[in-house]
Amino acid sequence: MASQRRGAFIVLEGLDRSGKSTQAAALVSRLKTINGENSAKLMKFPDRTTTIGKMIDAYLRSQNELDDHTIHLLFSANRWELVSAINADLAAGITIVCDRYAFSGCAFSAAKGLPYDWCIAPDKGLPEPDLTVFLDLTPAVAKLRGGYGEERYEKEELQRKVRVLFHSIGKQMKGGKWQEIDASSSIEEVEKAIWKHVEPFSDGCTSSINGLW
Ligand code: T5A
Ligand code: NA
Repeated sequence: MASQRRGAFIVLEGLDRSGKSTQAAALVSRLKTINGENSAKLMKFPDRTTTIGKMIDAYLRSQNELDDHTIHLLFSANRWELVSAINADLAAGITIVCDRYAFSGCAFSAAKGLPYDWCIAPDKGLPEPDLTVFLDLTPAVAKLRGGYGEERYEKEELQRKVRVLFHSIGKQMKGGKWQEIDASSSIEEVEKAIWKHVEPFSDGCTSSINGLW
């Protein structure tokens, strides 16, 4: 009997403007072309459509002020409110491509000065991605891209700290589950580099999902 396959849980991470949304959309359509319309789904964090997501959106657009701890917990709660949907999709054989996840949560809040151990605690136990591809870009290059500087965290000095934190998070991820690629080349080149890592997961996984971290 063939073993039960589930969908793969793939995350794209990176600094602001590194091309995550562009690449996540391209990846989902590539997977759908290979495996069919219902085989893959795009997710994004923050999901600004939920009640918690609307508070996060207002904060990012500087329309409200929140204590650093409070906004950190809201970002985490925004992930927890979608866990049952993630698990149901994966079990149904749907591969999820997720634009940012808990790694952003930890990197941004720690860059603002919150203790690292405190930052990772609320996300403990979330579904662990099978693969996270980190789109690496210097903040100086990111700054030259469209729309930069409109939201709260799009400041070069903070982004430099975030990048250092992402690199150190990546070093702690074992078993090839974290892959870094150079996101400064053309959209097509970045797409190719991402696919190299995603292709082995393109027909799903058989292992069970672990919890972070
Ligand atoms: N955050 C997030 C936290 O603090 N804690 C958390 O837990 C989470 C989940 C919003 C902020 O929230 C923080 C991190 C963020 O500061 P967001 O909603 O993901 O997060 O932010 P967005 O503004 O939607 O997305 P980004 O700014 O991160 O942009 P992307 O998705 O990386 O980039 P994309 O694809 O939109 O492209 C940006 C521009 O660059 C061009 C595109 O055409 C576009 O104009 N571009 C390229 N140009 C040249 N070469 C390439 N290879 C290019 N690829 C794309
Ligand atoms: Na985006």
